[in-house]
Amino acid sequence: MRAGNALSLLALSFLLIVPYAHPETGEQGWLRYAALPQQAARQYRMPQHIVATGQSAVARSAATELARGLHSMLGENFPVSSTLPGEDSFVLGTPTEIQHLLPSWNAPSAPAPEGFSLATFAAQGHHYWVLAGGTDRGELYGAFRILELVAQQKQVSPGSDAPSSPIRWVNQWDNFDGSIERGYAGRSIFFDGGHVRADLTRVSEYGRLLASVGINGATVNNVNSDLRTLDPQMIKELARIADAFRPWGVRMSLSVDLSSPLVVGHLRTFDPVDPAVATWWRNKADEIYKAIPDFGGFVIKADSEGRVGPSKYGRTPAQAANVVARALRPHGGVVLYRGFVYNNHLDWNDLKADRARAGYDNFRALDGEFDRNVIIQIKHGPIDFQVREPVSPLFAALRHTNQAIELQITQEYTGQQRHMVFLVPMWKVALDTDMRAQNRSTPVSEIVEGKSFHQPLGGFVGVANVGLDANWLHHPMAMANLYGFGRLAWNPELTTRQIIDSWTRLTFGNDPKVVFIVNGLQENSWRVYELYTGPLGIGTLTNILGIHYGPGIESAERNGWGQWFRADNKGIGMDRTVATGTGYIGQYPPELAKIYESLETCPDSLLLFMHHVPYDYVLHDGKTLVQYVYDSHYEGASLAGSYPSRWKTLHGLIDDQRYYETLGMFEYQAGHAIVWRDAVTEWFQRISGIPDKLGRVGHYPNRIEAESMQADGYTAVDVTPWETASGGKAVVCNRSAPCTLTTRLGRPDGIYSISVRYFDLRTGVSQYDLQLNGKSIAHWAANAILPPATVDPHLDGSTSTLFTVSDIRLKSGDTLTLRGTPNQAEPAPVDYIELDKQ
Ligand code: GCW
Repeated sequence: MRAGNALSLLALSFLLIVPYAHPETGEQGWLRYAALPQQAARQYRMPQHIVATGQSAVARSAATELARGLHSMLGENFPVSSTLPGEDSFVLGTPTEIQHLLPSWNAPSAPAPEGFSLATFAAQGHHYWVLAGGTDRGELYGAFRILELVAQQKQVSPGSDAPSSPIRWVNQWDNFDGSIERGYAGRSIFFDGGHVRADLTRVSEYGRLLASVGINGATVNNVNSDLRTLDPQMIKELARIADAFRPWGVRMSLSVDLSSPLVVGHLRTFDPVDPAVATWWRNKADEIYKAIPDFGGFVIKADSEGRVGPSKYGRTPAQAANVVARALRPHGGVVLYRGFVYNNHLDWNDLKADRARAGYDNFRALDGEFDRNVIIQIKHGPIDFQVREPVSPLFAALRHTNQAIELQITQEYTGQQRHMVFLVPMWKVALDTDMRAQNRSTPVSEIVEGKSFHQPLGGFVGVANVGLDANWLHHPMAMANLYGFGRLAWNPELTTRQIIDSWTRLTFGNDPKVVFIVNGLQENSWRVYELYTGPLGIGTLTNILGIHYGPGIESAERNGWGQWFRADNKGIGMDRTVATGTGYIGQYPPELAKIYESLETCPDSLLLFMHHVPYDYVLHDGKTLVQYVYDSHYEGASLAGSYPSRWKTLHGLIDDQRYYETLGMFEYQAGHAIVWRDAVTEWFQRISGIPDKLGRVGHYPNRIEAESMQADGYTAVDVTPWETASGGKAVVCNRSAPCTLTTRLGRPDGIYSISVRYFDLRTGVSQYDLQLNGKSIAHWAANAILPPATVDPHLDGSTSTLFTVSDIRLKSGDTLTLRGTPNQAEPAPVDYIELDKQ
């Protein structure tokens, strides 16, 4: 095959569908390299030889990955060599390496350090596609870019590209025992039983996925760092992880505890200004770099949520960060010091107390005091990854300090990878927020890129928490968040549509119907989740004292955690105004502060974050606040309820394994959205005393409460909090023999779907049997792996689950029986049965 003069490989849309014969686990993520339909493959008239001029492991990865991907998608073989083969070739290398082989080639312009350029070039009768990287990493990113275009059947054209900023890292909150804090996809790929795993195959596969979207760093242990992290023996073990990442240009870094000089080094103190402490950090850095020459640096969480910090000695975060940074500096390492410093013992009775103020209050005065290789890592919002928050005012307050934005890929407050929530639209809102610092355009993206205030370092950190689940993040749709994070870190100007469209094509193929449906589902999924969880900037409304998953509304109030919304029977919302509230709004630059301070201009989406208002307060769209809460929750639950049927239109167009896995997730989400809807709307109705104008809230004519059915063995119990069970009650079977609930139906004859709401605990696997007139019509086991990574023994909004059977013909006078067989400590709990006419 000869290359053409130009790289015009037009093959934009082929309607030929490759049948999905093979089940897929999702382990390849977006790097499936599915074979292109022949007609599409033929459009790519590419050289069939790859020359790798560089010798580093990363340069070799670039060449072998290009060969692997092109072979898999186009069917031809692409041999790799280090010398020119005397035929048309790809030539990969840095400009100097390439010129060595092709002296007559002139680099178009020097690529940025991690950037690349692709150009065609003819010499001695051969055509070359020259992929030049500023470094070997740049080459690797260029190779992945070519493959991504081919996989989407898009044109590969000459051009160049470079990443937005130098810091493009993931953080993993993995513990040495193999658990992952806020991880929802199985155990750690790095650690087990207090050690680095023997088999690190998944680590190198992870490195490949990260590199494919331009991520160049990974912090592998929890920010709540194990005190053994810097033990000499542990460093040796950790070096193996760095080795596994190295061929993919991913530099390993570590979370460290500031008390390490004392705990690991046995010094008397960890006071950052003590010279012995400085020496200890220097020696430790030297030791690490001997074992890990490309070590990235340290992430530090201090003086927050029980971690010790410089406050113990009356020192500042700048003093703490700098002593560590000076140890790393000779080796090229950096310190990411987290801006997530707050007091979790705030006084609820103090109306001026406000957790949201903490970032600014703790760091603003230190601007300019941090060393050049320190970066302040700031969560995108001032609280903690809620479904909706304004951006942290700290971004605009630091003008002489490097900054990175911390985004949470793992869905801690957004459905824990049991709900589909594509987070890129949320991140875009944060990145696109123009903070108007110095009364000029300063969008958050440009601040963290270092452009707005001319800072040398900065960028993006994503808390990923992938696990050993074959598909990395448990929900097949959740991988779009890891992919999207990388793409945004590379270029925050990409649109949500561009990102999701590429991800869908790479993940599920180019069939227009698949692309249309998946894009549509993902693009709106954050909005849908927000609609049925926490409205108007109030916070997610999950149980913040538990696992942060199901509803648990008042858990946010009357404690020291400061996620308050200060509801009483008159009104709701945190007054953060300068005029009458906590003054938080005054932390924003004046133009933005003015918008938030006034009820007229404050966007409704942030209303309850910024203001305290009565329940009948009228929103911009003319609805009262409380009616908006009712309507939005019914709308959100109904949209989530449409996911299964929309997904079903793709049957046969996606391999069965991922099809059924995703369908199961959507069915679960549809049921769980109803728990959310009912909990939030009932709670608002009770506290406000204002009924739903449409009469839906608290009235469920199709529902039969379990506690009202005729019971044999079952007993009624109160559920806490009350809003997470229908009528506040459930029934449990506290004996080893099965229990039954029976009712005589008086419904009009017809075809019905029957839903049973029960609680699925991790403590056992109860069995349920639904019988109509004594004959079994459905049988299932309560065996879901719901998010509680630790056993949650509660009947509540996190364990509440819905089972539905459709197409059942019912007649008036029929007898419906539910038989529950308890197992271990799970008492076959039931909340209600609902009959919906189809
Ligand atoms: O939101 C909180 C999480 C903690 C986490 C902390 C942090 C790792 O619930 O699990 O600790 O944020 O970001 O440090």
